[in-house]
Amino acid sequence: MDDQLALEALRWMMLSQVLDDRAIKLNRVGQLGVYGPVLGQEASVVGSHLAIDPAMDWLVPAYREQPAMLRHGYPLANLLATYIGRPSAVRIPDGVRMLPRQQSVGSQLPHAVGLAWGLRLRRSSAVVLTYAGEGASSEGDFHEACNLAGVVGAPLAIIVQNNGWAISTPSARQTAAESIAARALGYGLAGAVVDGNDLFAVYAAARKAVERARGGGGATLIESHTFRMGFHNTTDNPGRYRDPKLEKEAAAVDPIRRVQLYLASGRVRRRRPSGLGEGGCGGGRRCRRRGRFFPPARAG
Ligand SMILES: Cc1ncc(C[n+]2csc(CCOP(=O)(O)OP(=O)(O)O)c2C)c(N)n1
Ligand SMILES: [Mg+2]
Repeated sequence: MDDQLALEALRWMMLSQVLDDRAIKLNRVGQLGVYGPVLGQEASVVGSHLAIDPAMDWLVPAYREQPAMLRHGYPLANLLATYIGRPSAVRIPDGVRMLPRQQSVGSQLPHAVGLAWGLRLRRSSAVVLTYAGEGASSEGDFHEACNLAGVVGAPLAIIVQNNGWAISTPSARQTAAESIAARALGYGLAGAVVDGNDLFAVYAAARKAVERARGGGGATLIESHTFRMGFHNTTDNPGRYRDPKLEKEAAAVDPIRRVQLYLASGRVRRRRPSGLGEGGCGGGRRCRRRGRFFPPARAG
């Protein structure tokens, strides 16, 4: 990943944090329904999504991949409207190659495989990127999806975001195996475990998976080790089941801070990157008001 892409990634990651913050506040004043933050998982989501091209590839999200949905071209207004139960917002706009956010744990996975299989049958070079939590890996849908993906050689990358928790259930209770990615062998998939708080590592693993899928090599199961820094969603209180010490430890490897430190280390020349903040926006108040602070979404 070159520095310009790292900067773009950082902007998406920071946008994610701003969105989390605003959505939680709106929920607290009764203006938004239940919201599950991305907090702590920004590198895992953004790093993997940067590996696909929204103009041709498909995104099949779960419910904790907001920056991926936005980068894929799903309008912010639609995304927010889905949290207030506005059915019209759930309809994905034409040209945005994305399935709706899936709240039913693991049920997006068979859809993702079917979609990828269909693309392959049509001899398309598009690939599918899908996400699931480590909790979802204990669902039957996960097994069925991975098995079928192997059998049909689906052009697919499955990102299992192992964020340590499935609401109050720690990841140690999901499997007795050393890793979830180790299952790839049994399904005939490629498998990888990656530090999900390392933007560059996630991107490299996802790119490899996408290239493999595009080249006809089939699906990859990537286990991205990260940490859910916040609550499961706005109805949850992790203080009741999780030692705050764990949050402190995770804060030391905050994925956004890591990228900021890298970019501030002097490797990026002090010039405005091309293609970001269209029209010479430096991110000031006026630019933000005009909605030009963040990279433009790239719908197909
Ligand atoms: C089929 C199904 N079972 C149970 C639930 C309730 N539920 C919502 S989220 C969740 C935990 C999922 O954990 P994980 O897959 O690790 O994803 P994370 O929330 O950590 O991103 C559960 C049990 C649900 N939404 N759907
Ligand atoms: Mg989880």
